[in-house]
Amino acid sequence: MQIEILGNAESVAEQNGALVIKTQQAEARVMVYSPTIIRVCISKHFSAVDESFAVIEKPQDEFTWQKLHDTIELTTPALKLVINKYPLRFNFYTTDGKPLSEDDPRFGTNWQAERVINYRKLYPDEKFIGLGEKAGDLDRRGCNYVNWNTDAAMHTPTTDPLYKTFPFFIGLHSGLTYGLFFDNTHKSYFDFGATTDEQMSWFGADGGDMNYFFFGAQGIRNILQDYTWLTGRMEMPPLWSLGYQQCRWSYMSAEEVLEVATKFRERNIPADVMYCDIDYMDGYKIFTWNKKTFPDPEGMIDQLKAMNFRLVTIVDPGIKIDDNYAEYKEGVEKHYFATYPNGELYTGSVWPGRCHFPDFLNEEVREWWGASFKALSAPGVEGFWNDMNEPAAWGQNIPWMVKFGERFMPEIRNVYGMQMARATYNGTKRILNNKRPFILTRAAYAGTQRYSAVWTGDNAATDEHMLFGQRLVNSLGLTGMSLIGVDIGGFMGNPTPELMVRWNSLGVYTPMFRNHAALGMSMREPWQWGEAYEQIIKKDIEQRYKLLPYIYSGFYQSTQTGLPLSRTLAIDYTTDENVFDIKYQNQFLFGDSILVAPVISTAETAEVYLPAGDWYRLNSDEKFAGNQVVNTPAPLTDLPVFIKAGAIIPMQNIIQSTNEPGDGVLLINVWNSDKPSSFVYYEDDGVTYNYQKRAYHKRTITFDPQKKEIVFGEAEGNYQSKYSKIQVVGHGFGDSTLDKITNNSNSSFSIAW
Ligand code: MIG
Repeated sequence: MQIEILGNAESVAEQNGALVIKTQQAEARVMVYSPTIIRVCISKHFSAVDESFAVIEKPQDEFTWQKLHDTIELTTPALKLVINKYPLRFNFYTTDGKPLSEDDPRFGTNWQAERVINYRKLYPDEKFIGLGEKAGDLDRRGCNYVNWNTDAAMHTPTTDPLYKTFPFFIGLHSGLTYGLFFDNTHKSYFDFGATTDEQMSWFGADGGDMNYFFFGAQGIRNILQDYTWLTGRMEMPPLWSLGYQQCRWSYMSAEEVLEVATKFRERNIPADVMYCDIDYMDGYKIFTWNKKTFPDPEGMIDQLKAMNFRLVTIVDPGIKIDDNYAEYKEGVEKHYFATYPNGELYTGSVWPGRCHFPDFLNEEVREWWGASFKALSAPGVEGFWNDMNEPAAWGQNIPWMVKFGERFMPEIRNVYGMQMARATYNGTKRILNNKRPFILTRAAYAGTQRYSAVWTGDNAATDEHMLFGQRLVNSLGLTGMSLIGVDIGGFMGNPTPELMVRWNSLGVYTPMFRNHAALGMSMREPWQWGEAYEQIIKKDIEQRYKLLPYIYSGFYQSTQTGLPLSRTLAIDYTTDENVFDIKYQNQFLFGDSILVAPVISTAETAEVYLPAGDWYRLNSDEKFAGNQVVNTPAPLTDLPVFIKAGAIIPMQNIIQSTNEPGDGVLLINVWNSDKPSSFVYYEDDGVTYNYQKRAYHKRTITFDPQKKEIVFGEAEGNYQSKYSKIQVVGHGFGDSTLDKITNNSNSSFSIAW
């Protein structure tokens, strides 16, 4: 196999807003999307259409460029790209000339047959974070990864690849930050200095173009903002999806679903969501119900609704080959399924038996798929869980020659699940008629945040998996995803009661709080662990419900800035080496000001690293100075959770479901500090899209320690808050206790102490 090098620049010209540089073998196009976002696309044969599944923006900003002797310099207000002509190399600098990231001068971009690779300089102190759902540590330096969406059943904390593809990472060195998104759907590879003797970092793919976006903003928050500007942000999720979710493979009948839901209410354990896994269907045929075990779906869902529960049902992509099945017949007639090159339909086996696979890359197929959800939405389902969409075929390989429209399996595999989620989202959004659907997908590609929540697949009931799951959540948060869950309790295997309790207490601070287990595993509901443990789990779930006003405002932030709800400490404490220490790397901030330290179930104390600033232990209000490791009690009743000084955390009194009106009191908890701080409070009806027409209630709440005041700014939007009273509760105010209740008002007001 020959190595094909990029060669020397032979011509340069500005064409349609792009800088086009030609070499003998290839062409490079440089496009500026914003002052901090530059795209480089290098190809041997550009196709006529420039399309991306991830990117929703177009190049727009102006740039200047000049031809120098050996280089071309392209400048934006924030970045300088120095393009070496002999040979062609791309090097990114700050405007004052500090290197952010450069091609490896020896190799740059080259090809081996269809494989395209970009080799980059590795800086001595360079760290790498990101890539989403990937094994290993927070700092990925020294590791290499493959993106190839896989049904990774029985995976371990070192398995690669897993279910999803997010070819986006952030590099940190010399006190600088940059991001790089390799928008290529083929099987791709990332090597962060894992190459012998750490001579370089590199990334590449089995096919397609060397098509990457370079992000040069300083600060991880700014890079995330830019990345999610480019690839989109999530919408406000339905509020009910943020409550406690009870799942299982499977609750086998309508009776069982109702029985479990009833138990939550009898025991006063808050919950919002019940799930039906694959056994609700008739022979695993998608969009059908089992007539024996679920004879009256609408009746069942009505009863769930009467108890303030919502229902989520699973769908898999495989459509059963069965002449008495409408979706099969229609799909065949209209050529909606993937084929072999000779036109024969591709067949693979999954739950229903022999199946065909919808071509979700085709818009007409997506429309058809989306409209089929009427069979589920008509009786009242509002949440749609997309499983097996890597796609999985019982662990078997899907031949490379299988075609989806004009494209073959190797090019589409990594986006198949995302396109299924897109079809599901668009279809159900239309059917639900202004109500927000909840979509949950296992496979994903960059940009999936626009359509769906994700969970991390089939984990196991061990402490190790619990900690690994948290790292996955933290890492997925660096890719625009915010509504992320793990199977609380572990999918495979049976947790000890202690692990179950501990994992639930972490679930309180997991963006999506869903308890799930595999077929044949022990039952997982909160009452399965004995009275004492049930009470701890109940208290934890209650804590989740108290925090919902804060959590909802946190998701509002995700919709505006792309900042995730669960944040690795690397986001805000980027230059603090301790946050990358494997002892502390699982810690995270949940929203702006809650620091959570996951602890295994067999430990009763924990070493927690508190970064710069002052912190309070949540359950005692004991104060700690930051920049130190504290050895702290961690009994099963009290996960180490610390609150940042100056935190403003809106809470509510306990409700049993987000569908309950509650007592109308919004508790504004404030932790004392000598510095001022603020919080953006956001509320809307939680279920419709009216918020997109200003039906929200949003205000900034400010804490002013000098004036000794909490100021509630004027409320924006046309939605009347469901909280008629505001109670301000101070923590750490010493003798001058702060606990005042007042009427809520849309105009500005303040509370002094
Ligand atoms: O072959 O639907 O990850 O959450 O319970 C297993 C049954 C298929 C895998 C999912 C899991 C789900 C299970 N599914």
